[in-house]
Amino acid sequence: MSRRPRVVVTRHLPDPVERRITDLFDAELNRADMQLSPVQLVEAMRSADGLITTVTDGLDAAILAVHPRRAGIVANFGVGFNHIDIAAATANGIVVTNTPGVLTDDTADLAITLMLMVARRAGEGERRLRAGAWTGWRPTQLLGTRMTSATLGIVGMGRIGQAVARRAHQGFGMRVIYHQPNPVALDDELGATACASLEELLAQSDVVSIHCPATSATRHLIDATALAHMRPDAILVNTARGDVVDEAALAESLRTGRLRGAGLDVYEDEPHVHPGLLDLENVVLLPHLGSATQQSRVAMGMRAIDNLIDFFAGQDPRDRVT
Ligand code: 8YV
Repeated sequence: MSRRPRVVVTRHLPDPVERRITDLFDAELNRADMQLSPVQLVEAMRSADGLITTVTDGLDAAILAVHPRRAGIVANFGVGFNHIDIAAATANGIVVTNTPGVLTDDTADLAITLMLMVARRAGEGERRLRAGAWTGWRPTQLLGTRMTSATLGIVGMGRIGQAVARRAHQGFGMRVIYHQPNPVALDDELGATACASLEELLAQSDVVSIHCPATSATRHLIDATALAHMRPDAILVNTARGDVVDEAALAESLRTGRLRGAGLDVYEDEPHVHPGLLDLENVVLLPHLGSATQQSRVAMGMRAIDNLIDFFAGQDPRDRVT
């Protein structure tokens, strides 16, 4: 196209990303960073050639089926795309892309952060200190659990699962087991062994870390039954998507001491967190920070732009998911 493509960017993105967007496109930025309403998303589909969206934009079938429509591409800023109705996008001939690879290490780092925070009771300790309730060192104060040589069970051995395995095995000498429906070729250096079933993984793990995508098949994969398979002294970590874990069942397991602890970065109904989790000491709750480094967020934005460039040049975008 000879004129500059019109692109709506649904959230405020890091400055280098917004600069490149305005250099390349006739861009509508969102410097106020207010989440767009469904009506505003429909308007964007009608008025722009492409959108850069994020996890906070629920693109359902009604929005994607709007007619007449101008947008041919939704370039998602993020690797997960469960907030986009992919079947509806495909049915309406809308190309959807994501940003794989560029946020792997930072998300893996956050999973390890949560694992250590729960195992070493770091959140609990910080809360106690800030509340002025720390009366001084004691030999039995806030005793946690050693992670060195513990068993880590990874549910979903994709890029991020493998990056977590590498850190756990090489950094902490952990035994790594995993459950992954489709076979994956893994480096020997990960020292990871496949489990035949999820139940086997849950029963053997000191820490279970979730790294599978949110799909209809993985919704509430970790429900009350799955939680009952976990060891009572085990820890659950979720940096993938909230939908994979039944939050109410998890809150109950943590409240009754059926499960030792959990570290969560994602929730079923963000930004709402199940009230049963909020006053528990044995859960660490972070506000969806997995890829929240300057480096990842700039790389994610650049990757979304690259996908738009491919599309507007008439090429198949490099990270096409539909
Ligand atoms: C992002 C994520 O923060 O990439 C993903 O799937 O969950 C996070 O890294 C979020 O999706 C941004 O839209």
